[in-house]
Amino acid sequence: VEASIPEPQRDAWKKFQAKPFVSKDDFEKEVVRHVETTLARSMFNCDETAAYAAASLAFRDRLITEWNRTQQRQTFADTKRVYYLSLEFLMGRALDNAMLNVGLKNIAKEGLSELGFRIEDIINQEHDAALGNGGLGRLAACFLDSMASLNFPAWGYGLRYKYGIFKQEIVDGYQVEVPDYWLDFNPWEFPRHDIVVDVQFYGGVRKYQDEAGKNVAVWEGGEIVKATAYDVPIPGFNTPTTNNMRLWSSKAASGEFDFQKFNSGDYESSVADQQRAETISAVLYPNDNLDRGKELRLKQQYFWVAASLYDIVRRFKKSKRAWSEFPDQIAIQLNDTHPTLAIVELQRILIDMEGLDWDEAWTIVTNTFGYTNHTVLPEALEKWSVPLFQNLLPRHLQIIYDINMFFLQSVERKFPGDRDMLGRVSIIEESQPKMVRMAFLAIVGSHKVNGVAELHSDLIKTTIFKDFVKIFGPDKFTNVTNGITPRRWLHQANPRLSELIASKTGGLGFLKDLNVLNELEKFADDKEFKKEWAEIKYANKVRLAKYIKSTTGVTVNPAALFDIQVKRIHEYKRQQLNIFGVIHRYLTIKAMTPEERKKLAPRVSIFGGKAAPGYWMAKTIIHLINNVGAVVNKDPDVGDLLKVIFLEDYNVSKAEIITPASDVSEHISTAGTEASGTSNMKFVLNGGLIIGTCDGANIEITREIGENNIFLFGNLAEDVEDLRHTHNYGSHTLDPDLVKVFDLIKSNAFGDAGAFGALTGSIEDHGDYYLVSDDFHSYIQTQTLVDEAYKNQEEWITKTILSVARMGFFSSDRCINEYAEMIWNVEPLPVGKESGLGKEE
Ligand code: CBF
Repeated sequence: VEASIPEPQRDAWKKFQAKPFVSKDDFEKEVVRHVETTLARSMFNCDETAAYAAASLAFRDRLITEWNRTQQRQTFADTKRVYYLSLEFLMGRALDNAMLNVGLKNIAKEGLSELGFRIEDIINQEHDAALGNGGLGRLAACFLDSMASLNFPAWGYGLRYKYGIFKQEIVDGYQVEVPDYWLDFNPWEFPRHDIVVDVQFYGGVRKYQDEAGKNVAVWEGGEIVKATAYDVPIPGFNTPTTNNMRLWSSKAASGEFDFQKFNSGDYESSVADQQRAETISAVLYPNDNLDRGKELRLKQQYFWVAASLYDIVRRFKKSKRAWSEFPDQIAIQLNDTHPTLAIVELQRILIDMEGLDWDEAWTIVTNTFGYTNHTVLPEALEKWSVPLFQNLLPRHLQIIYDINMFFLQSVERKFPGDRDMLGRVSIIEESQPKMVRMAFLAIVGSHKVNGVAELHSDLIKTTIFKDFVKIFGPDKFTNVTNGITPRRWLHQANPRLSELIASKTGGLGFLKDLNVLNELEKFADDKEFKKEWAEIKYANKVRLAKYIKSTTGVTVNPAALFDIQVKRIHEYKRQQLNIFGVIHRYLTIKAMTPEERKKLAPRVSIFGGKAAPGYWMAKTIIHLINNVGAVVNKDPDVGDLLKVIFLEDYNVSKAEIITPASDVSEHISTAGTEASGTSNMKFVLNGGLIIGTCDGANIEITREIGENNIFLFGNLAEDVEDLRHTHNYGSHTLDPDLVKVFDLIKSNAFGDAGAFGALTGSIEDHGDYYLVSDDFHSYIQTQTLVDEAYKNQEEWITKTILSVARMGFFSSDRCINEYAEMIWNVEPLPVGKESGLGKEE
């Protein structure tokens, strides 16, 4: 239906067009209006929650005005758009980010103060949008920020989970999961009840030949679930460009419950359809780097992909262009294999619904998609059982078989007679049951495949995807090293540091061109500058110390070295290596004379992160950390020399407090297992040093900042396989210091040793897959170097300044420009004149 206002009435519209506020008074007016009308409250019952709601609504109005203009501009320009498909968007809080990106935080601060509130308290009211597990989801959030900031016409597509990642509570040292119902009040989303897509599941396929002799396949029967769009505006920094993140929510097709069943007393089954449909978008799967192969997860994937593609194709069809132009207008990036079904769905739309030939359709499909691989861990590579697929998505399975057949025929032509090769690269694994290998499907259906750091991109080419390099040639595979948005991870998380940098580099330009940080090199030995730099770090540590006190009750000394490891708990990330190191330090302190103790730099070892609810070993590691803390923190021999803290419920907003407060942070994965890591970048950007292995982006960070400014240790990726082989088939003697640590654990020093038997046993008796013992000595030695280096504060500060100065490469803006050039072939859409937004601070 044409809903456009007729020409004669448009002047009235223009006259009364919504105008975003720009002054403090207008902002206050908006806040009061929202309190008194939208929220139906008054100055007599306006608490901080209401003030947060009203301030957010005021900013939301602003964003949506710019959002509308951006969408109109992009539609009129009719240039190529990017669609970023991600099952996870770990956005964190929106208000602070919106205020900073539109450059009106000072106005809001003053305005709120005049209305009786402190801006920090208001910001703290917001519930994190935690629609992700860890690095992959947070990367997607950084990319949205960069795409908007760089004026790329780009949308994110995801799922609107009712429950984000669970909240973690620590009870008696154990992780307990609590649901995170974050939608109670979410002012940042716009339900689009007019944008609803029918998504089909189950049913069967009828095939026949039409009058022209063409084979036709009709997918019929089964059930329909409705996908409703919810839009979230994504403001760029210092630009009016406001992009869109569209999240889909599921509902039963009928929309109503069965009255007959209800009346006859069968209450439960009267709402069963709704409940079953709503379950699809109900919960985020809480596994990071782990595939569980559950049917509901496959349902989520198809639901989201089908709705998104319907939307994308609908928009394209409005332009009335030829289908062959689809890839000139649209680039779709697959964030990991989760959206791989999009490849099959687009092929299905083109051949079954739009009547294109297979080859013509397949050319369009492969030119449209790009696939990012985020892991080489075998347990994380998605596979779906063929019978499950057959039942849920019968037509898609047929298409996958056809894709595979044509692909294998081409392989056969290239490598005649190489049957092993055919078996290795087949999209269908000939197991019992047969499995669909999603990564292979993603490679075959995309024109580019990228890894997320140099080492990782090399590894995928030489290990898991080695055959595909032979088949498609090396050019199909590329690297885009990850990055982070400096807006959130410096400007928002560390405002004082951002201000200091601005004062020395001529303003906030560095937030748009992070290479400007280079200018800080000349201050690396500047006494005054170093003093200010150190004061800021100290203030950030004081802030974290207060937070630790308020949440754990433990007092930590802000002058101690803060050593932080916050990330998902996983054996490959080796929090166990860290805690064993802490126990070793504890033993060392206990054995020291009082004189020796005086020479030791006090340390606070801080951990944080969630374990997947079914990942027992990871939960055991959390338990051990907490139990070690309980003993060490009250040992009078130790005092301030060592404190061990586990921060509950690590999330994005907590990361904003934790990251600026590190002296060192730990990125100590077994070499070759962490694809990139991104918190390593955040910590260095905030003036902390790293202790790390030669893994993921640590390697490039070292190259950029210089090896004098990082503490590297451990075996290299190229040696890992041989070491594992030796463990299993040769001799495996444990490091003697690690044996002492295990002896202490076994003496029940940290509670019943039986609770930790599986953990120590995995290293002693089960092959030490993650090389904890092999790297232990080097880790302990390197930690001693950290202690020594920290004593020389002058040099330490210089190292941190030089490191920050050299971090320009790790901006997610650089990544997005690389994706745009190498993969998407898309240009930014100039905004005319920069808006003047963001100029304030
Ligand atoms: O590329 C972003 C991040 O993705 C992961 O978190 C993932 O889920 N596969 C990797 O583990 C990280 O190394 C990587 O930085």
